[in-house]
Amino acid sequence: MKLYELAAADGRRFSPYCWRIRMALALKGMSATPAPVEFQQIPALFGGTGKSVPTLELDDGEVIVDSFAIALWLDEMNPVRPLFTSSTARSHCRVIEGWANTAVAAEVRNMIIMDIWKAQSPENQAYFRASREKRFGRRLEDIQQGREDRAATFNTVTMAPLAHALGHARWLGGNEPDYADCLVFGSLVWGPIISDFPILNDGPVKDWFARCCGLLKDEPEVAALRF
Ligand SMILES: N[C@@H](CCC(=O)N[C@@H](CS)C(=O)NCC(=O)O)C(=O)O
Repeated sequence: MKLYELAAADGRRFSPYCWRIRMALALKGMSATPAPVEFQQIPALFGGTGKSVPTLELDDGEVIVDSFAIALWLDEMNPVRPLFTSSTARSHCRVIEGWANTAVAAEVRNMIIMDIWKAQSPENQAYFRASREKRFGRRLEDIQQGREDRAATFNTVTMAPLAHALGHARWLGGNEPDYADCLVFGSLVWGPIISDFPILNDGPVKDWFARCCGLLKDEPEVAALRF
């Protein structure tokens, strides 16, 4: 099977949603051939029906769009080392997904949005700027401005629920990592992959982040991280 992942001009894969699935595959001991695509290649995928990445293309041609749907499918087709140990875990992961999308990934994005733009090819820079400035109603420069102050609040406020959970267990999944860890890790890791701006302070959250990176040490973007 093939995993379509968002890539920058130099090939670095940087999408938070795609890293959730790379980590999920690593937890399950599964692999998928990387199919890196840049922003403007996405709509042309699958005969012009491409919507978003990650998209998983199975060997029989079936296509699964959306990271959570892919995670559910991985467990369904291969129940070994489950990403969701129960239906309760599945429901709770939807809460964590909501928090990871609207707080973690969104705040990281606002701290690195110019670095994301800089990493794209000229055509993709134009697309990224136009689409994001329309979506957020502000210039990219204005979105990123003031990130030093926001990074401090990010560590003390946004990361507080994660720090709280890590005070009780080594992983969000408890003794072992599960899809909850993938959700939050993906939402953080795109920062240091695409930007030199330091986000995480030293402490239990960064230690957990380093443990997650250890699970993905065969992925060049993660192996290259220095923190
Ligand atoms: N809910 C989706 C969100 C996926 C998503 O938004 N992916 C972005 C890349 S990070 C995308 O494909 N964007 C296309 C674009 O902006 O043109 C998921 O979890 O997979």
